Amino acid sequence: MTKDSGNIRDVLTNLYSNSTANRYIAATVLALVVVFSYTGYDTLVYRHDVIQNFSEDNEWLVTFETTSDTMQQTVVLQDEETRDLTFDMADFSVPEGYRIGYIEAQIAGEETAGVLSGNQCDSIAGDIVRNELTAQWDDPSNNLSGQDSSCIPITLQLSIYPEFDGEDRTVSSINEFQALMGWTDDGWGKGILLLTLELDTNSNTPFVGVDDDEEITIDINVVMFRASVEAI
Ligand SMILES: [Ca+2]
Ligand SMILES: [Ca+2]
Repeated sequence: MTKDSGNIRDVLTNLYSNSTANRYIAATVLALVVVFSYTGYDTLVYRHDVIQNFSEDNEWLVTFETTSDTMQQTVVLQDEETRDLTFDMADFSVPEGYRIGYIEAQIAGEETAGVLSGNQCDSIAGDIVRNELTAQWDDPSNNLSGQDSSCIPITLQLSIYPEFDGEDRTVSSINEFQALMGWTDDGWGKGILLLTLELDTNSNTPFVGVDDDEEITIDINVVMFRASVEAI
């Protein structure tokens, strides 16, 4: 006999007396228990180490192995001539796993200073010209412009990789991968390095003839690095 008094206890009794509903409820409860206990176990036990790693930053020492590739070009400029020189960065060989850190350029005239020669050093100016080359154009360590009139080579420098100076450094990071991540970007140092030279010859003695040109040698040195990390 089915009771139908509206009493909550009776309603439950009616519900549970239906064997199909009973089986359905039992299966649902069992499934929920399995799901919750697995999730709980997984979170508390399996993922404990992972959660621990994510919640605590570790200290890492980042060190750099460096290598370099050079290219040389010699040009003869006439008095008061200005000339643009270009170097395609794709022509420098970058070993597997390395990135370009910075570029050095040395500009040297052929003349040497000397009282005996009676010569006067020519004035040479050299600039690395800002263009689309992917570099740290506003880095304070850059030296993009140089001038000399005492037969001393001019040295220019352009920083390519953000914050690279070759020095070891300590970083806080959740894991090794994250610690290395700042040093594996392949986008830097792409494009054309543009150099402008300007010559103003000087000759102060009538005995050695008029100096109206200068042979200038340009050495481009591309410094590359490969970073590695170790836990401290
Ligand atoms: Ca001269
Ligand atoms: Ca000269």
